[in-house]
Amino acid sequence: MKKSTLFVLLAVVALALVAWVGCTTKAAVEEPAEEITAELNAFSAKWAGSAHADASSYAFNHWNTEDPKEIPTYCAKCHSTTGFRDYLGADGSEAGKVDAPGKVMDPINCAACHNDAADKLDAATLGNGKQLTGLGKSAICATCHSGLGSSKDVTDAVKGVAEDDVMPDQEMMADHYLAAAATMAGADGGMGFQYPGKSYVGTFKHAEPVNSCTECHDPHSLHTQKIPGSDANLCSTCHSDVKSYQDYKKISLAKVDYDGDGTVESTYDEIEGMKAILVKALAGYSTAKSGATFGFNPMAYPYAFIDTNGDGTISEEEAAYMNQFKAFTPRMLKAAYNLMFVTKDPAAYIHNARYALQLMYDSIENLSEFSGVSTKGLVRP
Ligand code: HEC
Ligand code: HEC
Ligand code: HEC
Ligand code: HEC
Ligand code: HEC
Ligand SMILES: [Ca+2]
Ligand SMILES: [Ca+2]
Ligand SMILES: [Ca+2]
Repeated sequence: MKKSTLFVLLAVVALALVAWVGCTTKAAVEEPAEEITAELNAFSAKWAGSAHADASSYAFNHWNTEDPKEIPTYCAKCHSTTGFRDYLGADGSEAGKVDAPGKVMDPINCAACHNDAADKLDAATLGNGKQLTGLGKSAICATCHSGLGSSKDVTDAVKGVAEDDVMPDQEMMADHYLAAAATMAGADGGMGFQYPGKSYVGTFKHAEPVNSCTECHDPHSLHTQKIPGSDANLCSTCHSDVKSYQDYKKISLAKVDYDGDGTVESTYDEIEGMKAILVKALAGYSTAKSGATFGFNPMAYPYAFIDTNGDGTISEEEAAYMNQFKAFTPRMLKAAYNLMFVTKDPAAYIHNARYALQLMYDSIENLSEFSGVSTKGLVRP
């Protein structure tokens, strides 16, 4: 049993004993309990303020109106502690699969990550079935932040359809949300839609010690780690322009004008620039081939809408479910999948900037024959 599991178990036992007034002598439990309780309180406080602890989040309440009120087995792994423990086999059920529906309002608590099965975990499976190995403690994170569905589903959906034929009622496809492990793995995971004949970067080898989820993220607060023994942000060791989280988007190391707007901006801004060009390319292509103009609003489900007035933006009125864009051709479905892939990991610019840029560049290039948007001036990393 690992130290982490031991701590949690010891604390639970110790606290239970303390509460069990009269049946034990104070001296037997008080000393270890105090020490451990102090440490545990610190971890618990950090966790309590995190998104994982937020029982009111939509991610843990999406199924509340279902009858029965539970999370289907297919979704439970990442949206409940019961489902995650079931997946790990920590509840005594078969490991590697969810056997029972999960509970709603059951956020990611201590028992999800601290059990023997979680301690032993070293690999995670991505949404396309590919396994990432040798992940250490970050395997826990990668198991949920791995995507649901993949570009393989796109390939299957377009089988037998000519590249520029409209697929009736076809909705945009994506790999779900916050799939940071899929971004980080790049071509080693293959979760983006990778165009044949092109080569893609693999796992982002950043620098020591910022190569894994838990090296950068405090596993409890989820915020960026501090420099050990100091209160300074870990990133500031190497990126002198970073003082706090507001500054990540200013980091600029590559010094390349990827989006071809004539200025070398931060990695974040270059990616945002490339994204805007991809949206424009999809709009241009769809106007030529689909009979409707594609528009994108990353804040409003289902994100793809018809830009009815063709002004290049999706207004609140246009972002209506009934106005969903459903005139995808295979060529468009692939490019739109990549747009979603880089958008739904808002930290793609940190997790694997080059992979994100390559996918977008190739998507723009593939649409260019009909979109009126060329890759002239753009740089493929
Ligand atoms: C591989 C892990 C995984 C699986 C399986 C999974 N999800 Fe998610 N889901 C996530 C993560 C991570 C988020 C990010 C949470 C957020 O942004 O609120 C998320 C977010 C969501 C959200 C919130 C989106 C938002 O805009 O806030 C919904 C709704 C959702 N998932 C539905 C589902 C449904 C339905 C299923 C089953 C068909 C499912 N999920 C299966 C990992 C998963
Ligand atoms: C999302 C997963 C996750 C959740 C939820 C979580 N932990 Fe942790 N915890 C970790 C990981 C990973 C580590 C190891 C950190 C390291 O050593 O880099 C850790 C370390 C610890 C440690 C230190 C033990 C050691 O090995 O150094 C304690 C104590 C602890 N957690 C308690 C808790 C408590 C109490 C809760 C609930 C309030 C909690 N954790 C919730 C993932 C989690
Ligand atoms: C059992 C599934 C699960 C595991 C394990 C898990 N996460 Fe999450 N994570 C989620 C879900 C679901 C959300 C969205 C929660 C919400 O919307 O409140 C999320 C949110 C996040 C966020 C976004 C925080 C924010 O403020 O928006 C970060 C960062 C994160 N997780 C990192 C990690 C790290 C690092 C680990 C490993 C130590 C980890 N996660 C393990 C499911 C998981
Ligand atoms: C180089 C350090 C680093 C590594 C490695 C890293 N992250 Fe991140 N991640 C960050 C930073 C910094 C942010 C916040 C970015 C921001 O606020 O714009 C972030 C954001 C996130 C988010 C939230 C995105 C959002 O804005 O809602 C999730 C979820 C996440 N990371 C999960 C992971 C997981 C899982 C891994 C491992 C597969 C991982 N990260 C690896 C630094 C890292
Ligand atoms: C130990 C030094 C070190 C630390 C700590 C570090 N980085 Fe980096 N970072 C680098 C190096 C070196 C590169 C260039 C890597 C490359 O291009 O292959 C880089 C590149 C980047 C890039 C640009 C990627 C690109 O290809 O343009 C971003 C964004 C970034 N780091 C964010 C962060 C964040 C956020 C943190 C803190 C969580 C962080 N870094 C911590 C050394 C570090
Ligand atoms: Ca199981
Ligand atoms: Ca630029
Ligand atoms: Ca409009």
